[in-house]
Parts: sequence; C-alpha cells; structure tokens
Amino acid sequence: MIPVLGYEGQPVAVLGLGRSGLATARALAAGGAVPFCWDDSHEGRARAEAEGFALKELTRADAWEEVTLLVTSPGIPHLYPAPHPVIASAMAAGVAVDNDVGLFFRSVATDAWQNFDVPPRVVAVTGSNGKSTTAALIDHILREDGRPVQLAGNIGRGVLDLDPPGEGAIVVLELSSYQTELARALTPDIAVFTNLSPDHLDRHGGMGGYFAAKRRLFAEGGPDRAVIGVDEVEGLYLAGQMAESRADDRVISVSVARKLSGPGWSVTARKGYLSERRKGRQVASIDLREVAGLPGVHNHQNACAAYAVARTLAMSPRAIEGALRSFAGLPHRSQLVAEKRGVRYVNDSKATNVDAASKALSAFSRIRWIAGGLGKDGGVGGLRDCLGAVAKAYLIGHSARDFAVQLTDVPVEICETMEVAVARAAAEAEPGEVVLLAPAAASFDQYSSFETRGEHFVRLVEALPDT
Ligand code: UMA
Repeated sequence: MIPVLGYEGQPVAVLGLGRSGLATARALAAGGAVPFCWDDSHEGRARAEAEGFALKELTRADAWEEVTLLVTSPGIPHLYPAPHPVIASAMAAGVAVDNDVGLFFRSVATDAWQNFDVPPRVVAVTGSNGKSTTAALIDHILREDGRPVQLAGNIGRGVLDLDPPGEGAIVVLELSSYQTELARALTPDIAVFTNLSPDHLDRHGGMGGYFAAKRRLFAEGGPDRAVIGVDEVEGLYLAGQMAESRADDRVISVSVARKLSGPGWSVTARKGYLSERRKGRQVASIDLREVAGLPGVHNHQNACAAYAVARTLAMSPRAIEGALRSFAGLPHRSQLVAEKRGVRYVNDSKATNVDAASKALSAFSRIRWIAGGLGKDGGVGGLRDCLGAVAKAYLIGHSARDFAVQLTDVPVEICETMEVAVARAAAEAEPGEVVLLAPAAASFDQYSSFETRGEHFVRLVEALPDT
C-alpha cells in the first residue's frame, strides 16, 4: 500500500467503505493519520469495524469539529445531482474534501526517489470508452517488455492499494470522471484521453461538466506527455491547448477517423493499419487486423493510445507489435471466448448501452447477435444504421419484446433467457460467423451485474460441443 503522507496524527474522515474507501483508511493509518470511517450501509460499516477502524457518524451536526479532511468514494455524489448530505455538511463547515486519487498523487513520491537513477512514472488514462482496455493494454505491453508495472484505479483496484513503486517502475491508472473531478492533486507524467461521448451526465451537470472533469488531468503545466484522441471536438480542442506549436511533440494525437498530417507526432489507425508519424514522415506501421484480442475500430483506437504511451516510454514498434498480439482482451469487453465448429463466440456484456453495442456490432462481418436486458431510454432505435452485419438477433430479458418491435430490418427471435439464446444462435450459426453478446441494455433484470451476465454466457459457450 501507499502510506498517505502529510496527515500524521490528524483526524481524517473517510466516507464510503468499498474498495477505494477501505484502501484509503488503511493507507491513512499506515501514514500515521487517525481515520474515522462512515458508510450509509450497515455492511460497509461492518467491513471497517472488522478491520479495527473506528466509526464516526458523519451525519451528526458536530461531526466536523476536529476533522482535518474528508476523503470520499467515487460512487458518492459530491456536486450533482446533489451533494451527499455528509459532503455538503463538510463543505459548509469549511473542511477540505479529497479522494484516494488526490492522496495518491500527494503521497506516491517519497524521499527514497532521490536515490533512484530512473524515478517511477505514472500514466493516467481517462475518456468515455476504452479506458479500461487501454490501461490494461499499456500494463500488458510494458509487462511483456519486462518493466516493473502496476495497474489500478477505476479498473477495480484502489490506487492507495498499490505497492510503493521502486526504481524505474511504472504505475498505470485508469481514472473515471468521478475520480478526476474531485482529486486535489493530479500530476501524472503521461496522461491519456481516449475519446468523449455522453455518460454520467447527471453527476457532472451536463456535457460541459463531464468534459471539465476529465480535462483536469491535462491542467496547464501538467503531464510531460499527453496522448489525446482527436476524433471529437473536445479532444481536438484539448490537443490544441496542450501544444505550444504544430510540431510540439508533447502531444501525441490519436485518430481512427482520418490521416493526420503536419509536423507533429501522431498515431492513427485506418482500415486496420496503425501508423505512427513524426515530423511529417511515417516512422512505423502495424497490421492490426490479425490482432485477435483487439477487434474493431474502437479497439484500434485503444491500441493506438497504448502504442503511443509505450513509444513515449522508449519501446520499439516491433516489441509493441509483439505485445499487442499476445493481449487476450479484458473479460466482458470484446472477449473472444471460444471458437467452435468454425464459429467464434464473443462476450461484450459490458456493452450496456447503444453506443458501446454499436462499436461491438461494427467489429465483425457476420453476426448472430444476443441482445436485451433492462433496456435504456430509446431502446435500440439508435442502432438502426449498425445492423448491416447482423444475420439474426436473439433477444433476452425484460426488453426482448420492445427490441423486437424496433428491430424491423433484421430477423429476430424472442428467446427470453441466455440459455435459449446461446443454444439457438449456436444451432443456426454458420462457420465464419460470430455469436456476439452485446446486450445494449443493463443486466439487472436477470443478473446482479454485467459481469455475472457475461460469466453465464461464457459457461454456456464452454458447455457447447467442440465438434
Ligand atoms: N455509499 C455510501 N453512500 C452513498 C453511496 C455509496 O455510503 O450514497 C457506500 C456504499 O455503501 C459502499 C461504498 O460507498 O460501501 C461504495 O463506494 P463506491 O461506489 O465509490 O465503490 P468502490 O467499491 O469504492 O469502487 C470505486 C469505483 N466505483 C465507482 O466509481 C462507482 C470503482 O469503479 C473502482 O474500481 C474502485 O473504486 C477502485 O478504484 C467501478 C465503476 O463502476 C468499476 N466505475 C464507474 C464506471 O466505470 O462507469 C465510474
């Protein structure tokens, strides 16, 4: 763990006792602070008590008299749609509010770093889509190169849970807008912005607030190097703001929509070919079409961003290419589960909305599509232009009938359950086709999470006959 520095002997309140909150309480205690914990749920409080942490009812009016700092968890609203009452009362009492990410950046560099020839570096990845895959891919590429690397953040491990980085180490963080908006310190050496599309707008007061939260990673005077997806206007604007001139190689621009010319540094992917350009010349290229773990244009964007980071860290294009080929993908995100009787089975259970499902559907040329669950506003209406590769849709869950009404251009079958959908799709699929779980809906009507839905799909596929 990374002991939190700067609060020795001081009382610090911790709100939310999930993964990030408990890691924070441990790291505060390790640094000599006196953590007081609170969680609205009985289970959360019980977890902290089981580890010997003191509880303090932060909802009481006199809770702040002797508290220096409140550290809160990303899932707890601090601003919109309304601050959690505990955060509101801390702010009203003039108590500083921070999160584990802010404490990480304040505490990660220690006196020991002065003795390192190569100090540790922190890579932070944000964006709307692809940030988990990009962060995991950077971790994988560097690991394959034998670098001491660790991965944490929104991807599932609290940032204060990391081991203190040693000589030449690299820390890769996936950071959500919830995390970047609140952190009081944000000083990565390399920052990555994958792309931007509407998400979590209720938590940020709209699109402007959402972009502002992510932009905080790129504050003026911030990262030594910024890798920025420029296919949306926000990324283009950010890249322009970071660069001193067109040739400034502090910014590496990434695009999967167009060829980038000019004297700057860019990594683009078009028609499956990754191309790196510097000073107006192509310096390397990679054929991504055969990289099984990264299918589709959205994954090519992730590959470009991870490639750019690895180049910044002095890896050769050929070494990066080798590592891309051995990347297995993340569970539930374009995850190739099996190939049986010439049919590939792909689990994209994380495609819980239309935007993510459209990207999954654009990645393959002939698809048996398993969709449905707890539908979102607009259902699958937004997917009408993305169905060219769909041979048939097998619909499950609460939204099955609504989706069937909307999907007028492709054959559909109401299957209700995953068992029936997998069996029917497997029976009808021809060699060369892909059976794709990309639900375009939340899982909560039939499962506790998108992970349990994806795991069920995987179990059913594994049970299918091999020949
Ligand atoms: N809680 C309260 N009051 C509230 C709300 C929650 O007390 O009003 C308590 C809950 O009872 C629970 C704790 O807060 O005990 C949960 O805190 P949390 O929701 O912040 O979850 P953590 O377990 O700390 O996980 C967080 C991230 N969760 C969220 O951002 C919602 C995890 O990202 C992250 O992996 C983890 O820290 C480690 O850094 C998850 C996520 O869903 C994967 N992220 C969102 C996304 O990807 O879309 C942003």
